[in-house]
Amino acid sequence: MIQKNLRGIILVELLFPLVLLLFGVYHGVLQVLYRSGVIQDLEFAGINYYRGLTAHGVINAIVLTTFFAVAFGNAVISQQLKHGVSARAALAGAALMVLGTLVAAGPIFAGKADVLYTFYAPMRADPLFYIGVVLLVVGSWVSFWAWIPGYLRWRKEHPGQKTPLAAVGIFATFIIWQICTLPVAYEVLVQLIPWSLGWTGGVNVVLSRLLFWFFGHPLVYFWLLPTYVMYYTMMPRLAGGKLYSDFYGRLVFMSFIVLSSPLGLHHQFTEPAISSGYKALHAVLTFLVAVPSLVTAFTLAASLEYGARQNGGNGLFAWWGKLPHFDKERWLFPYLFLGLVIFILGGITGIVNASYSMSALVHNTSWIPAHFHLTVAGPVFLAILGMSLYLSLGLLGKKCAAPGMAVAVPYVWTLGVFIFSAGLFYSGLHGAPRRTNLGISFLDSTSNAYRPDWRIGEYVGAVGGILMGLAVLLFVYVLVRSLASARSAQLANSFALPVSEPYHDEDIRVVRNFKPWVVAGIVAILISYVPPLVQVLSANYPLVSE
Ligand code: HAS
Repeated sequence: MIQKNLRGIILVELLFPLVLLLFGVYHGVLQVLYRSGVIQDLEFAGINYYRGLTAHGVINAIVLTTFFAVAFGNAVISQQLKHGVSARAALAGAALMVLGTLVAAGPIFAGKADVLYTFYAPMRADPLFYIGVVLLVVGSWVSFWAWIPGYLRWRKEHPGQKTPLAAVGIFATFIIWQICTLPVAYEVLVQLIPWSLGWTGGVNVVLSRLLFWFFGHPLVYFWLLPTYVMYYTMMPRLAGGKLYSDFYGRLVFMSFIVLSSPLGLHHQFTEPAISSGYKALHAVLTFLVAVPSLVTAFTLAASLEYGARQNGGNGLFAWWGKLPHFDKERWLFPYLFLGLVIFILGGITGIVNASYSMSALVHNTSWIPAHFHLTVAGPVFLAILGMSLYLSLGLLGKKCAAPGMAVAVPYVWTLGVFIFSAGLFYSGLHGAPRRTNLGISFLDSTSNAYRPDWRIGEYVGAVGGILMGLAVLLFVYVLVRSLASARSAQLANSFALPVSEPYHDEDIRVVRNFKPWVVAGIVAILISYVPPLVQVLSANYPLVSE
């Protein structure tokens, strides 16, 4: 059971970003309209293109994901480690995160922070934007620290017992987050805030990019791992079966602690100050970080097969039909399953991006948003939607008021995201840039820069984007109707997250202790990042003031 004194905090952490998501998604739909030329203007309804794009990225990729990871972490740790969360610290963490978000929102909507969600220099924001981001991140740290005493107590009280897998996954998520946010905290506190206050004459842009991308790739595993917790510890149960291997679940979470960070240079293959040897090392390490996800693909496929066969499935492939794809009682299942299906393409295109030479072709084209909408807007976003609905209704003791519609949402989203990404992959391969208001430039038929060959991809992208917007509206309908339904105290008190039993319950020492994995991760970071850092610092690039 989830602690009573945490329920209100978790609800705020789930519902506050979902309200903001409406703005985030609205600006996403506007993006496809600008890019396809349906809107041919610098701005729409008083908000310009880059302001909208910044709001879209910051709300969807930073605010929603961070709040959700903390809310879900609170729920999992509280349930699995027997009330292991300090409610006071959780409240302080939540308050800091809400305050940080509101502080950062001011300059974004006032047009003083058009810096996009990748907010490194030389683009400069109002200091309040950076201060808001710091508060948000510190709030998430405080929430994480609130779990540590409870975890240590649980271990003392349960000597020799394996820590529940879901708690292992949540700790792995936040260990990665703790490590990767330190350099970006340095960037924001030492470089960006003093510079934006006018206290320093300029900023070392290459260093700023290096520090940002040190954070930028592990960030994606911070997004992904809560979803993996649901895949490993809840989805097999929803499918009517068991997790095929407990060991592989633990191995995957521990491997991410080592492999998530030492590879951020794959975002900087064109960075002049860094030698190609280190870029090649980061490319190889990027291929390596795909391995835990490939292990996940096999472990989950085996778990799903076991569940489907328990439900009467048979044959080589026919058993897929026995999974609860359209089961209104188990409406959470398609949010998880369809995320997996989307991730097959997200993963393959990630491996393309990691290739040193292929990256030169796709870097900064619309291929990149196509890739990341199949990852963060695929498995991650669907899991966030599904679990936010599941948790908020469970904690309030309410039932889903429109289960048929709840099942439809992930299907509409999946269709939308596939169409959207197909269009953007196509135009990206033809050279169409990302982050560009194409309607007033390359898709303006009166312009000398007109590129008619980019139209089809952007039109297709617009159809997908509109479908994605529709899916979110349907989700909001389900959420609001369900929240307005009758409450049962008995349901709320008996609510618990689903937990899958393991099919193979191996007990292997090496995956029972975080320490060696954290040490290996730090060593890998030192090897892969110290020399590039020295190269950047000794390159003596002039400081940039504007
Ligand atoms: Fe990425 C750029 C490489 C994963 C997000 N990535 C981005 C950006 C974002 C992002 C946001 O190497 C853009 C940043 C920006 O604004 O500039 N990415 C990878 C690689 C992986 C990867 C190798 N990315 C992610 C995840 C993300 C994410 C996860 C968010 C959550 N990415 C890159 C690179 C760039 C990049 C370069 C920079 C490009 C450039 O030039 O700018 C890997 O982790 C992917 C491994 C995944 C797999 C898939 C496993 C499949 C599974 C599903 C199994 C299905 C089942 C169901 C069982 C190998 C687990 C079966 C059902 C049936 C019906 C068959």
